[in-house]
Amino acid sequence: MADTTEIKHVASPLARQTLLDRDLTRPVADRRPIRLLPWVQVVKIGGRSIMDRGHEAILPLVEELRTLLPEHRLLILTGAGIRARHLYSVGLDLGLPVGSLAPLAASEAGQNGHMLAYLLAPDGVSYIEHPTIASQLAIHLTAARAVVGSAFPPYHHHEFPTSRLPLHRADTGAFLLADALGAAGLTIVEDVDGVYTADPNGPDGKQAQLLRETSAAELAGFQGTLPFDGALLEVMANARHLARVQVVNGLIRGRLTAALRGQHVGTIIHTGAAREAGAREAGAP
Ligand code: GWN
Ligand code: ATP
Repeated sequence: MADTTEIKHVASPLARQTLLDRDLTRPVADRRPIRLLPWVQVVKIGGRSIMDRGHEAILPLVEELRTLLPEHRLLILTGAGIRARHLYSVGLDLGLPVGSLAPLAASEAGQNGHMLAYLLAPDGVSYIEHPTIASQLAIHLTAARAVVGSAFPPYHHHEFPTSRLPLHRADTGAFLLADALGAAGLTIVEDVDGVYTADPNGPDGKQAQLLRETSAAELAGFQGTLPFDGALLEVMANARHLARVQVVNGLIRGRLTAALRGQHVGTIIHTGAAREAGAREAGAP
C-alpha cells in the first residue's frame, strides 16, 4: 500500500502553492483571457424602461432590431421590470432570503426575453436558455443573426447575501456575459438619453444634466441614483475586455443603430479594461 503521507506533485505551476498569494499566481494568472466571440454585439433591453411600456415602446424597437440583423450578430438580453419589483415587495414581506428572490426575479427577465423573441421569430430569432448561452452560443449565433436571452445572472442561492435585494441584476448580468465573451460591445437600452447628474424623472429632474462621457471610477463616487444596478460599476472596474459601454435611449428611433455603428449618441462609460491594457503596455505588474 502506498505511503499516504507522501504528497504526489502534479506537474503544474499552481500545484504547490496557495492560490491566495498574488506574487506566486501573477506569472500564471495575470494574462488577458482570449476573446471567445469577438464579433457579437450584446444589447441589453430595459425591463422597466422598455418592456413594461408594451407595444408603443417595443414594436418600434423590434423594427429597429430587425433592420440591424444584416449588419450585426446580436445577443439581445432583457431585464426584469415591474413584475420583479412587485415580487421583491411580496417576497421581502414574507421574509424570503435574497437567494430565493434572485431566481424569482430572474424568471421575469426571462419572460420579457421570450416575448421579445416571439416578435423577432419571423427573422429566425429565438429565445435561448441560460445553459444554451453558457455552452452553445456560438452554434446558435452561427445559425441565426441574433438570439434573445435573460440578462439576469443565474446565481440563485449563490447570490451574495450582502443585501436583501439581489445585487447582481440584469445590467450586471449583461456586462459579465459580454466581458466574459470578449464581445464587440455592450449597449444598454433605457428610456432616458443616458446617465444624468440626477434622475431626470425625479424631483430634481429639471436641473439634471446629461453626462456624455464618464467612467466607472468616476461614477463610483456618485451621490444619487443611477439608471442601472450599482454592482455594474464594480464589475466594470474589473473588466477584462470591454473598454466601454454606451447607455442609449431606446424610445428614440435610430439611437441603438447609431450606437452599434460606434457613434456617440448616449452616455459612454469607460471601464477599468482600458486602464488595465495601458498598465500592461507600460509593464506595470
Ligand atoms: O425559464 O423564463 O434559465 O433561460 O435564474 O434558472 O430562476 O431557468 O430556476 O434553462 O436555467 O424563468 O427554471 O429559472 O428566466 O434562469 O430557462 O423559459 O433553472 O427557457 O430552465 O438559469 O428561461 O429561466 O430565471 O433564464 O432568467 O425554461 Mo426563465 Mo431565467 Mo426558461 Mo431561463 Mo432562473 Mo432555465 Mo435558468 Mo430556472
Ligand atoms: P430593469 O431592466 O432592471 O427592469 P431598467 O434598466 O429598464 O430596469 P430602471 O432601473 O428603471 O430601468 O432605470 C431607468 C430609469 O432610471 C430612468 O427611467 C430614470 O428615471 C432613472 N434614473 C435614476 N437615476 C438616473 C440618473 N442619474 N440618470 C438617468 N436616469 C436615472
